[in-house]
Amino acid sequence: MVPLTQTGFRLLPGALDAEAQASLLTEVLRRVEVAPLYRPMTPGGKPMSVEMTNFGPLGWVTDALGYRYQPTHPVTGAPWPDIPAALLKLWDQVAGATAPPDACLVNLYRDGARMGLHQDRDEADFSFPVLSVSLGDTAVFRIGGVNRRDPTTSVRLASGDVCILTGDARLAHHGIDRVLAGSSRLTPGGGRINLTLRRASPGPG
Ligand code: MD6
Ligand code: FE
Repeated sequence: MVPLTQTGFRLLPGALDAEAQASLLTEVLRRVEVAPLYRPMTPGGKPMSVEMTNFGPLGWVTDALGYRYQPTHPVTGAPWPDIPAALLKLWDQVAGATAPPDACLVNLYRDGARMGLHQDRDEADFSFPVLSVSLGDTAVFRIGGVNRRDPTTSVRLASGDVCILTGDARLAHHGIDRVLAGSSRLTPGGGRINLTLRRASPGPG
């Protein structure tokens, strides 16, 4: 374990209380009915272990063509559902950004799903932060530096925790090593849902 050197990594433990978590989950599940979770393929042709969908004008997708943001669900062809109001409000309150988010990626972790070390760098303007909300089972989050080989440290993300990558941590490598199955009873069927809010398109002005 090494100390975090990025000052731009912010963890807000328990930012959402139990009631806020339950009501956000309801809003998420309602939208997942119309924008179903699907298993994306990496550009290299391997299925990811997480299931994904998106909310908002733009959604992050990966397939044989690469990584990108697009306005429609790759399976249904329909526009993504709107971003839940509670998430827009959270962004307003804690992100310190000058424009609202236009993309909310939804990741569902079940059955040993994990996410390899990556950078979030498909957005137009890295001066906007990325804000994530965790619901359900606790995850072991790993975060390092801008260089892939920089030392990393582990942080647990529990249900209701909010994590923000901004400033010198905006392009830090990070990933999910594992999810502690059964650590929460929030999600029906178990597992973990992570909601990541971004500004994908250039900000106004
Ligand atoms: C996850 N999170 O928590 C994956 N990205 O399941 C991310 O990839 C992430 O938590 C950017 C900012 C915060 C994050
Ligand atoms: Fe990420």
